[in-house]
Amino acid sequence: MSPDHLAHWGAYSPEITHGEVTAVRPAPDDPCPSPLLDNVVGSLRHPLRTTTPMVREGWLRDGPGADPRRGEDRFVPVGWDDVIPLLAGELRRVYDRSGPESVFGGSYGWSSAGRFHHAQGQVHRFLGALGGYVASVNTYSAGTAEVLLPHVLGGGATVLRGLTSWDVLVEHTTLMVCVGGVPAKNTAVAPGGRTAHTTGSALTAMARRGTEFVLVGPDRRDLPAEVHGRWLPVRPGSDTALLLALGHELVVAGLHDEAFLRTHCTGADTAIGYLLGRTDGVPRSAAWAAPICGVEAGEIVALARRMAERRTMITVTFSLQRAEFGEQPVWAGVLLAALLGQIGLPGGGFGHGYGSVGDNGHPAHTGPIPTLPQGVNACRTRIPVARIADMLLRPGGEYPYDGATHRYPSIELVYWCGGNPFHHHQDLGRLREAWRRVPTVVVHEPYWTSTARHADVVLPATVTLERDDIGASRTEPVITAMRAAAPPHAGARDDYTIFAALAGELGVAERYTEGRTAAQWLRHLYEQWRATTPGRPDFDAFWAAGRTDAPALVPSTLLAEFRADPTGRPLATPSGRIELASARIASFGYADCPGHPVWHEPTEWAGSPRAARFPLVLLANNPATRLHSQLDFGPHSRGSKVAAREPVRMTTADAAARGLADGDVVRVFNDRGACLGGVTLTDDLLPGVVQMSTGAWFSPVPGVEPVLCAAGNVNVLTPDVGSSSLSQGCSGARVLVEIERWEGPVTPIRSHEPPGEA
Ligand code: PGD
Repeated sequence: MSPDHLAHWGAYSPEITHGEVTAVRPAPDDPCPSPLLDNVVGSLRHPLRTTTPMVREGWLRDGPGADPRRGEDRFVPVGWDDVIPLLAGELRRVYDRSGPESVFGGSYGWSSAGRFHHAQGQVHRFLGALGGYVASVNTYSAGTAEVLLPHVLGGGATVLRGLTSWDVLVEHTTLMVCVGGVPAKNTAVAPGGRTAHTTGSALTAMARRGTEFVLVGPDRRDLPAEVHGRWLPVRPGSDTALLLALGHELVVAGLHDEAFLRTHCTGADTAIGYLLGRTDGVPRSAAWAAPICGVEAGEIVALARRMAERRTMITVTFSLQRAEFGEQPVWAGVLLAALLGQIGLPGGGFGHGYGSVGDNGHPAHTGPIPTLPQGVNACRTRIPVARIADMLLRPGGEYPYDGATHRYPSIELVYWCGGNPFHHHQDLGRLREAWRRVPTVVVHEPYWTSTARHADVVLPATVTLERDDIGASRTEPVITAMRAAAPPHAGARDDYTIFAALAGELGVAERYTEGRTAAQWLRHLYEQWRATTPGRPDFDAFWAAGRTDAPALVPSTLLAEFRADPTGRPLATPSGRIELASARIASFGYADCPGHPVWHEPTEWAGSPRAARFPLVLLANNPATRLHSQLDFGPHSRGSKVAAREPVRMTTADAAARGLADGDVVRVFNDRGACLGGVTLTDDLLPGVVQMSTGAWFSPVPGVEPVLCAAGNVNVLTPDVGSSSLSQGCSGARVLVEIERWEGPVTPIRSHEPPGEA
C-alpha cells in the first residue's frame, strides 16, 4: 500500500491510537527510510503542543513596545474570538502608522511538507494582501553560494540544483573528492519530502564499481564507511588552501587543461597568477598549504596527480560556505575542476552539495507542480536572510551586499510562521537582545519552541497530520494526497484558517482567500496543475487513489550542453563562460571577497589570536537525529542525548587533557555565551576539533549573562557576522570554544516544558 503522508524526512503511514501516533510505517519501497520518522511518535498530543492562543502578559498589559521581559514573561490564554480582533487592531495600527516597510515577514523556515499549507507561503500571501512586508532573500542553507555562483557559473539556483545525476556518477566517476564529505544524515532530508532515499545506494553502487573516494574534512563520519574512502583530515576552515594548492600542483606539473580554460573560462590568467604567486610572491604550493591544512605536502601533490588521471568529481558541501569567507571553498572548487578541464564531462567536474540535501543530484521536474501563489509584495525592501539581528539592532544602518549599499528598515512588527530563528540564527544572546527591541512579535507555531516563547502573540497551528494537503517536490516522481489522519489538537487551527479570519477582520478577505475554503484551494491548485499536465486523473480520482504521477523527471544537462557548445549555449554569467576571475566582483572592491578565489585566514581559526583563549574548533552542523530543531522532544532525538543535553563529540585525547570522560556534563563556552552538553568520545575527529549539532531547544538559564543554554544549543556560541560583504550569508558552521566540566547544579531544561501561564 502506498504511504499516505509526507514529511521532509520521508513518506510514511502513521498508526494512530486514541488520537496519538503510536507507530509509523515507512514507505514500503523506500530503500533507506529515515530514523527521523520515529520522532513523529507521540508528537500529536505532546505537552509541548500549543493549545490555545496566548498573549504575553507584559504586552497585553502595557501594549506594544521594546521589552526586556520578552522570552521570560508569562502568557495569558485568550480565546480565538478575542485574539483575532486584538491582533487585527495591532496590524492595522502598524500599517496605518508606519506602512509595509515596518513589518518584517521574511519568516524563514522549513515548516512542513505540503504545497498548500506551506506556512511561509501563507504568511507572505497574507502580508502581501495587507500591502506588503519586508522580505528576506537567500537561505541559511546555501546563502553564500546563492550569491556567488550566478557570477561564476550563472543562474545560482539552476547550477545549485542542477547537479549531474547520481546515475551518471555511478557509471562514469572514478574519483570523487568530497570536500566536507557526503554526510548520510543530510541525505535523509529534502524539502517537500522524498518517498525513496536513494543517495546512499548510489554511493555504494559507485564504490562497488570501483570509484575511489577521498574525504576532505575533520570528521570521518561525514562519508559513509561503506564506500571505504580515504580520509584526508584537514583542519576546519582550511579547505580553500588545500584546493588552491591542488590547483597549483596541476599548473606547475603542466597537467591543467589549457584548451578548456581558453574556450570555456574567463579569468584563468588572473586565477593562475594568484596560484603561482605572481603578484605577491607567495606560490600557493603544496608546501605552502601543508602547515595550514595539517596535511603533508606529498599527499597534496599525489592527490593532484590522481585527480588529473581519473574522471574526477569534486563536491564541496553547503556547510563549507556557511562560514566567514564562505565563497572561497566553492569558487576554489570550481577553479580546480576547470583546471582539470572536466566540467561538463559525464561524471566529472564540480558539484556543490552532493550530500547536503537528499534531493541534490537527482533528476527534477521541468514542468510545474501544484503551488500556492504567494501574491504580490508591494514593498521592495529585502534583507539577506541571516542579517535579521543586524536589521533589528541598526535600523537605518547601511550594509554592503552584492555590489550595492543597502539600508536596514525600522521594524515595528515581526510576523513569523513556520520557522524557528531561536534555533537557526547565530549568536542567540545577540538575537535575543535585538528581538526585545521590536514593539510586537507574532508567531504561529504547533509547539512551544523558543521562538514562540519569545513572541507577544502565539497562535497555535496544526501539524500536517491534522489537515488535508497535496505533497509534491521537485525531484519526486509522485504527487501525494496527504489526507488528515487526526483532528486538530485542542484549539489549534491551520495557518490558512487563522490568516483568513484576520484578513476578514482587516477587510482583505477576498484578496487573501479568493473566496475559497482550504478544501476548495486543494481542488483548485490540483485542477490548475492538471490543466498543464495532461493525462492525470481529476481531483476526486486523485484523492481517492492517494497519488498520481508527477511530471517527468529530467536529469540536468546544463553544463554538458555548455561544454559541447560554449558559444551557442553560454552560461548566464557576464562573459557567458565560467568566471575563474570575475571583473564584476572585483569592481565591488570587497577586501573580504576579491575578484578571484583567495585564501583568507578566518577569525574562528585554530591559528588565530582567539584560539589562545578558545583552543577547540567546534563544528556546529545539522543534526543526525532530527530535522533542524523539529521534534527535538521526539524519541529518536531524545535517545541521542547525553544526560539530557546535546552530545558533544570529542577525541579521547582532548577529553583526557581536560579530565573529562564519556557521559560527563560539560560547559562549552566562548565570549558570546555557553551551553551545557554531554561528552561522547570518538576517534572519528581530528584532535582539537569537537562537534555538536544544531537544534537543541534554546533553554537560557534566567539571569545568567552572557547567555547559558541548559539544553546545548550551539548557536549561543556561533558568530553572527555575514560570510562576506558580497553575500552576507550565515556563518555559523564553525566556532572556537573551550570545554570544561560543569561543576554547577544540574540545571533544568525549561524549553521542554510549556511556559508559565498568568
Ligand atoms: P526548523 O527547526 O525546521 O528550523 O532553520 P528552520 O527555522 O527552518 O523550524 C521550522 C519550524 O516550523 C518548527 O518550529 C516547526 O514546528 C514549525 N512548523 C512546522 N510546520 C508548521 C506549520 O504548518 N505551521 C507553522 N506555523 N509552523 C510549522 C533551519 C536552518 O538552520 C537551516 S535550513 C540551516 S541549513 C542552517 N544550518 C545551520 C548550521 O549548519 N549551523 C548553525 N550554527 N546554524 C544553522 N542554522 C540554520
